[in-house]
Order: sequence, then structure tokens, then C-alpha cells
Amino acid sequence: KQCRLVGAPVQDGAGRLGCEMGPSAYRTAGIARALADLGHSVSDLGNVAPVPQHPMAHGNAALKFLSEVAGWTAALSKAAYEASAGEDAMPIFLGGDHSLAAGTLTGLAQRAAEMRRPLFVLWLDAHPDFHTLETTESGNLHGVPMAYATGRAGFDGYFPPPPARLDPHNVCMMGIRSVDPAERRALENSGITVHDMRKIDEHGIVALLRPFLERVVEADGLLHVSLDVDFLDPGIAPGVGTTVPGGATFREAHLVMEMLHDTGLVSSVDLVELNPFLDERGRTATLMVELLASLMGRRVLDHPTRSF
Ligand code: DIR
Ligand code: MN
Ligand code: MN
Ligand code: MN
Repeated sequence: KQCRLVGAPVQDGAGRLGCEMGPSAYRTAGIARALADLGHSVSDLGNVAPVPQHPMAHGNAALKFLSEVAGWTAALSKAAYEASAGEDAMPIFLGGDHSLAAGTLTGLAQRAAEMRRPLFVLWLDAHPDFHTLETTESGNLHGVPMAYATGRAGFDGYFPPPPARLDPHNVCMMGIRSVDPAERRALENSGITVHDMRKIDEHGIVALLRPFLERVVEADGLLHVSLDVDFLDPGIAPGVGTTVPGGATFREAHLVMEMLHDTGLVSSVDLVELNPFLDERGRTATLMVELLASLMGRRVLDHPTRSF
């Protein structure tokens, strides 16, 4: 694969400072080396800068940094479209808070439309991030990217017009355990597949993930993985501003990554919400790099029967 590292030091979408250090922490944790050791070609495209926007007013007074996040969305949508050109392209977006996915999802959807292949998204997160500009109560815009990318109403005139939309039927969320009432109502009729932690506890992560991956294979889709640090249990991943108890374990997370690798269809990744200021000596950054390595083919033994 042609791994292209794209730094997205966005922090205005999170409720606290620190995510802008994320790309540096991944580089310090050896992300380029880990990928090169697996035989991939790696180029670091550096960090994206936001497109300056005029200040904007909105009826929801809670909204924070609306024009700044809109500016990042415009820049990252373009960056994602460009970095995903070519058969072997594998852009890896180093966040930055999850508002960056407003840009990456729409840029990748534009690329997929051009390639005439459906785009699927595996969303690994404690949160669905399915608020609109009207429904968010915290006003933190890392809570809206999935609503924007799937074309929910209310972004016109604030966020850039999306170059393409993501089909909600092609989205699978796993690890969900913190959902606001407005998000819950909107998810019900959205077409998005939502596997919360309870389902993972009841059925196991493999039984839930496999049918989704089979659909991607069947459709010869492109598969984007959006990995929020808070998908993981805070006990193993403390370096995030929005810890929620009861997250994915070390083994569950690696198993997901290994199954994803076995499909051979993952074409892009977001690594989001790492806050190095809250981390313990880089352990969360290191864990995220190790998970990416599993996703990109690292394995201890060769398994004659693959998990997928
Ligand atoms: C909450 C928390 N739903 C909000 N969201 C996220 O602020 O809208 N936390 N994404 O990471
Ligand atoms: Mn998120
Ligand atoms: Mn989250
Ligand atoms: Mn559909």
C-alpha cells in the first residue's frame, strides 16, 4: 500500500485543548516506521492548514468555533480527495478531534463516486457524532461529522457544500455507549447500523463485524475506518478528553483490526481524538499506532483459517 500520512491538527471541535498535538504524538510514537516495517511505502504529507472563513452567527448560541471548523472541513475534504488518488492509495489522517471526519468522509465520498465504487465506513467510537448544528447541546463540533457527511439538514450556509454524500446504509458503528436523546431519535430512522457495547457484550464483536465486512466484500466497496480513541476502554487509552467507561478491550480492538486487514478492502483511516496532554507517557499514542499496525498486516503467527 502507498501509505500517505496527513496531519490534521484540529482541536477547535473538542471541548478542551490538546488534540492539535495529536499528529506530532503519532510521529513521535513511530507511525511511519511501523508501516514501513510491514513493507508499505510511506510518505508524510505534513499537516493540513484550515481555509480561513468569515465569522458566522448561528441561532444555536452553544456552537463553538463554527467558522474555524468549517474552514478545517473545506481544507480536509480537499486533502482527503487528493490523498486518495490511485489504486494503492492509503491515506491515514492523524487527528485532531473528530470534527476532521466532516472533511475526510466527504472528500473520500467524492473519490469513491468518481471511481464508481461504494464507500463504506466503520465508525469505532463511544459516540455516534450524529448531531446537527441545531441539536448539539455542548456546541462541540466533534459531535456533528456523521450528520454532515450523510447529508442531514441544517449545514447549508455554514459548512461547505459537501462534494459528495455518504450513504448512511453503508455505515456501521461499533462501541457506542454515549448517545444524546436527539442523536438517538435521529439514528432510529437513519439506516445506519449501530452496535452498542451491550450488543458487543451479548454477541461478541466478531459476530457483529463479520456481516458488515461481508457486505463490503460483496459490493467491492472502499472501506474507511474512523477510529476514535474513546472507542477503547479508558483503562488502556487514557489520552482522550471524553473518556467513557466500558469501552473495547485491548483484544477486541486488535481483533477488529486483524479482521479488517483480512478483507484487504480498507482504503483509508482516521485516527482521532488523541489528546497527548492527557496521555500517560505516550501510551495511548503507542497503542493507536499498534492498532494501525494490526490493521495494516502485522500478525504474530500465520493463521491457516483466518478470522474473516
Ligand atoms: C456529546 C459528546 N454527544 C456532544 N460527543 C463526543 O458533545 O455532542 N464526544 N463526540 O467525544
Ligand atoms: Mn467521535
Ligand atoms: Mn467519541
Ligand atoms: Mn442506501
